[in-house]
Amino acid sequence: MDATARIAIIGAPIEVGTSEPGALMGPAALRTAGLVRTLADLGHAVTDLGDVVPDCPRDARGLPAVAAWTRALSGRVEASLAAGDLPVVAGGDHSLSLGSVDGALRHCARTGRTLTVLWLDAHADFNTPETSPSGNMHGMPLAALCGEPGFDGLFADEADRPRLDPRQLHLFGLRSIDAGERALVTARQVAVTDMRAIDEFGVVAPLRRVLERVAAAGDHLHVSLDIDFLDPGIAPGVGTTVPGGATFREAHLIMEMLCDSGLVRSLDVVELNPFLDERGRSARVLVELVASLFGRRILDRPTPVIEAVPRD
Ligand code: NNH
Ligand code: MN
Ligand code: MN
Ligand code: MN
Repeated sequence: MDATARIAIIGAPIEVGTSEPGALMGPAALRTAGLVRTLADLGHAVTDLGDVVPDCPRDARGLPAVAAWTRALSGRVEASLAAGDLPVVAGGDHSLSLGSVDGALRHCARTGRTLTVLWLDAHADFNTPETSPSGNMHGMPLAALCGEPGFDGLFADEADRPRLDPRQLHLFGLRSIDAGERALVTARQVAVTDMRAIDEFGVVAPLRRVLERVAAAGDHLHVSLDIDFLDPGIAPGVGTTVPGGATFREAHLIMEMLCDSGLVRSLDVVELNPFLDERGRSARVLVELVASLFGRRILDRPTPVIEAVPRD
């Protein structure tokens, strides 16, 4: 991460993608927990662009509402990348990544780069309307971005839009996957570091391999941090708790490694549900992690290099 980045905070109070109300308060809780101030105190030039207002009725539901959010967010993210800013999209449920990743894809298409997406999440979010057991859009954004069928009308100019290459996607922290999406994730050759792999190898070796690949290819790295990647014991403010998540230390180390890599060009922080939180704990943990991603460190030295890491 540059010592001083230009960061644009974009609030996305969206909850139409989930059946659990409360995620629309996420951006406000992240601001209350000090998101903007913390990044500014680290020396970055931070602009809070406020909350995106989608072009649809306030009570709109379903695909039309998600489409309106997707288009509004995509435009916002693409514009801030074009202006040389690093967008941080504060959610809101994970359907917001339809917009943020679409915006990053369009920016990459214009600048001749390839997009790699690192998805830190308990879930694969690769369902289609056909495979989804819940019908909730927050479990489907990656399938839609990768061009799976069943999402007509979601993106602007669908026929020509740049798609996410599933082999440029890395799921990290996976521990809950539905039968239909498991088949799709395998068929599309999505890279996965599941919790079993993290238990066996830790986070360092698998993440270093992702970062080396991104650095060698010169890709734009988009990170999507779903709060349920974390163990619910440290981040209870979420609608879909799955036991056995990342510890604070693991998540913190990931953020430090991402920072040291200097490769992150856009970020989502999603699925915080302040209505289910305990005295702001989860919002605070997320702000701590974002601070580490943007350069807060204990000593003024990067993560030590360990040569003895397992290889394929
Ligand atoms: N896989 C489930 C579904 O599609 C749960 C998805 N929920 C999430 N994803 N929170 O991150 O409904
Ligand atoms: Mn998710
Ligand atoms: Mn999740
Ligand atoms: Mn590195």
